[in-house]
Amino acid sequence: MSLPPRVVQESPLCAATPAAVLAEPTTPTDSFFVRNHFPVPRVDVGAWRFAVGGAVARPLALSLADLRMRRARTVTVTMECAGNSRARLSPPAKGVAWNDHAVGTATFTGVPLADVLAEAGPRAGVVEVVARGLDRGPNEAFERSLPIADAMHPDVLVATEMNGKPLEAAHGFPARLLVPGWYGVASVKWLAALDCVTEPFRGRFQAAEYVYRAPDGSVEPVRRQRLKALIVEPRDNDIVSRGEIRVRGWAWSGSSAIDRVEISVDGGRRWAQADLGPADAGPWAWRAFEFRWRATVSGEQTILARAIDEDGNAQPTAPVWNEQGYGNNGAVPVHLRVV
Ligand SMILES: Nc1nc2c(c(=O)[nH]1)N[C@H]1C(S)=C(S)[C@@H](COP(=O)(O)O)O[C@H]1N2
Ligand SMILES: [Mo]
Repeated sequence: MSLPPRVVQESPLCAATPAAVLAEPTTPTDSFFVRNHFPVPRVDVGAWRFAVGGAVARPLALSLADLRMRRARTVTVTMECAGNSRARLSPPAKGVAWNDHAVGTATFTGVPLADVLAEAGPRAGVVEVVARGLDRGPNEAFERSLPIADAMHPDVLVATEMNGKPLEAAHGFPARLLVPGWYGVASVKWLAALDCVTEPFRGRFQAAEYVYRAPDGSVEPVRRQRLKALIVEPRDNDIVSRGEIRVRGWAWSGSSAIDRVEISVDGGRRWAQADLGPADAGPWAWRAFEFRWRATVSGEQTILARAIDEDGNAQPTAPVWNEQGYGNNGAVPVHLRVV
């Protein structure tokens, strides 16, 4: 199915994956949500180089052809924006009013960042890498750092392909960082440079935005995607007939494997276990769940799903509020009229 993403903000473009497309295990590229902070940069790919520098022994400047020559790896990744489900928060949190569909799953292909870093040779004392995008506003470019230990994970890529094709302009052509399991903000698009640094980076998108701000004023950057389940069938506000109703969706987490998903058909009072689909798309892809619900009573009903991970953490059923509305993994209700 090919439907354009649903525009939430015109400029810079923010657009959510269409509900109908979320029923599919992988999200087609032209339907995949888009989250831009600045206009899409124009890139002259012939002149473009990915510069690896800072505190390294051997600075690099890699062309797209240089990247394509290197050993490639492909991973299937569920990417969610940290602001996903912000529109559910009350009182409202400032920021783009995403519904629950700033999420998608795609395969990404590229060079492991660890290989590039090994070539460049980070010096002793490097604590983070700072990825710099080509897009910029009046005061700054889009820049975000990653601790060096996380940057060395073999599944972190300098990705040049999405779903088997060169990256589209909206998704970071010619190359983006791809940090599986982390909220989308870590996966810096339109890469210009990667700098190894010996002091923690304090840029706008690291220290002022994409942070959890505690009531005492302390801030912590958003990192891994929180445990979450999303029902994709039936859809919110559907009218369904009494009898057996198939409830299905996806569950994911950036920190631990999904152990089980539970469904409530009475607004969260009682929970029953759903069946989990195979984990064959790998540890970074959402996992299918399915539940057969025998609906016997007519009227308005609310169904919920919550995921539980292998460490025993359960997804909260209530929304999770913070000042900028990040990481809301409260259970997403689906309202139905049973007739
Ligand atoms: N250079 C750059 N990289 C970026 C962004 C951006 O605005 N500029 N947005 C980030 C955020 S917040 C998210 S959620 C993801 C979204 O990736 P997508 O637009 O390919 O879905 O890109 C991240 N990388
Ligand atoms: Mo995001």
